[in-house]
Amino acid sequence: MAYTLYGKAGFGSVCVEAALELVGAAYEFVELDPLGEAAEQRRLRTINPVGQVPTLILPDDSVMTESAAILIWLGDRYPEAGLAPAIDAPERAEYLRWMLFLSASIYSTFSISDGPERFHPDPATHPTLLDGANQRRADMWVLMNDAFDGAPGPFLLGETMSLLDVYVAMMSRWDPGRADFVDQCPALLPAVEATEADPVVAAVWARNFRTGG
Ligand SMILES: N[C@@H](CCC(=O)N[C@@H](CS)C(=O)NCC(=O)O)C(=O)O
Repeated sequence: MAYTLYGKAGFGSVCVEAALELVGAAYEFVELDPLGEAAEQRRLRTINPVGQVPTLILPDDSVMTESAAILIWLGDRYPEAGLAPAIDAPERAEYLRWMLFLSASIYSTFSISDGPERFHPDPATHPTLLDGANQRRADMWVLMNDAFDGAPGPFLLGETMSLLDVYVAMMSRWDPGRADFVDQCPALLPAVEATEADPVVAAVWARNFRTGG
């Protein structure tokens, strides 16, 4: 009963790799670069027609995509790991809200950076599109930061680390990079640092990111 995770170092598969490690599930990691050579992209599209990672094959051979959905599913599938608020826990609504916010409002801006030609065929428009995506991402980080300003911590939902912390910690490493995140998201930073101090997360991060962010 093992999972197969298609991903690439530093890409969106990092959070799923961390979740699988944290719940103690057996998995095989298969590296496929969604932005790599055409043959590699074609191979990924035969598994996930969108051509994106993370793509996770479940033990029953079904295909799961969408990072937030995968994390929520793994958190619920392995409740003993304590990585997701139970369905009737008071933190559940906040957990779902921000998991989906990260996916829909922050991760989605990278879809523009990863392929502006998908949004407008004229290359002359791409610098404007990229600027807009970067600005939108920065605005959304600030909005999320403000929502957690004054939260008791040490993790986003309180005393225990959840997959929401893992998801934020992964994205905090992406463009424009950790220095900007430290600057713009001081209310989120303690949870990110506490998450990255977890030995299981730290080992996954060491495989995926250069130290220091
Ligand atoms: N909504 C998807 C987005 C996944 C995504 O954009 N992954 C990036 C890598 S971090 C990718 O595969 N980009 C290639 C592409 O969009 O063609 C998710 O949350 O899993």
